[in-house]
Amino acid sequence: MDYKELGLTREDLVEMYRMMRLIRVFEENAVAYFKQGIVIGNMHMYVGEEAVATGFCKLLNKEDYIASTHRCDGHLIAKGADINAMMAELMGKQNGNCAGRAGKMHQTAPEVGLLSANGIVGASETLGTGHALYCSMFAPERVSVAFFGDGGGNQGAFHESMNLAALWKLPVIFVCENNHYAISTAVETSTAMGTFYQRAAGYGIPGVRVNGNDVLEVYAAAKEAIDRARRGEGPTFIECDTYRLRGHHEGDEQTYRTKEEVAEVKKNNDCIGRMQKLLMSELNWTEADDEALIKSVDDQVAAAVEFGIKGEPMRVEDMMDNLYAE
Ligand SMILES: Cc1ncc(C[n+]2csc(CCOP(=O)(O)OP(=O)(O)O)c2C)c(N)n1
Ligand SMILES: [Mg+2]
Repeated sequence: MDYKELGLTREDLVEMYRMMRLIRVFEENAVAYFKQGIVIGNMHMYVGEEAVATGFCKLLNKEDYIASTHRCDGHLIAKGADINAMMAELMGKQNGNCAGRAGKMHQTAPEVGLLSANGIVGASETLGTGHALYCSMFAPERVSVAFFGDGGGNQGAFHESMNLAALWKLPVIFVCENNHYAISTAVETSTAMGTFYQRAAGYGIPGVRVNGNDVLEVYAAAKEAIDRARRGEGPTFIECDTYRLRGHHEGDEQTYRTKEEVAEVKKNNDCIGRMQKLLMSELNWTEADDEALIKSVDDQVAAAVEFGIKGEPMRVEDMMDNLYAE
């Protein structure tokens, strides 16, 4: 994929490379502090899938909506959420983005268009369709992107959402992050035809499948779909073929796949490695540039960790604050 044909510059590529690293390092730190009991709750990491969130969110404005899942860190960070407040949230602190009440899976960041991540598999398609209905009625300059997994793509809500969105020509992009597993269930054992993208034909909308670990491929497909939605021509379905490099959740023993399978993706099809290779081979990116970028990302995440650690823990006596009903 020729980045110049996509209208991208070297600076854009470096920005996307940095974003993928930022998501990864943020999550690696979250896992490290989870193991020490400082980060709390259920941990579903996005490691390996960073190119999807990065490729899409590069094209979105803060006002555009995203709908996310239990694996939400990458979407939030790529959309521009405050990583200090995110890390504090993971630690259950009052300076977290939800004052420590949401934890990892239910974070909200309305200032960047994420009304609430959630753990209901299949819900993000419906929420993304709802956001798009709002856009079409009240904010026609905005679009909505719904991220969901392969498991989410096999829920009935997927079909209901695609049908209504196609019928009403809503400005929504359905993004299936096919990471090959829904917990321990491999796509081959759960999915007729083996892939998802062709289902778009049933609703008369464009459907494509891209290498979800190649941020430029993701970006190219995202651009076409987002432009189409902004022109008022309706939804697109994009299947991103990606891979989760960690377990379903932290603590998952991963007996359903081999270590070799994971190692192979890490070695030959990791989104960060791919972009690093491209920058070095074609864009005069040096070892020194790389080291400087890595250090700046590490420093940014270290500051987020410090922000979280310094925060006050959520207090049990405040738990009933901010409720709408008694
Ligand atoms: C409606 C519903 N059914 C079952 C679950 C239990 N569950 C949590 S995550 C998950 C698998 C999700 O797989 P996928 O959509 O592929 O997302 P991934 O975890 O791979 O990102 C399941 C079945 C749930 N949270 N919600
Ligand atoms: Mg999955």
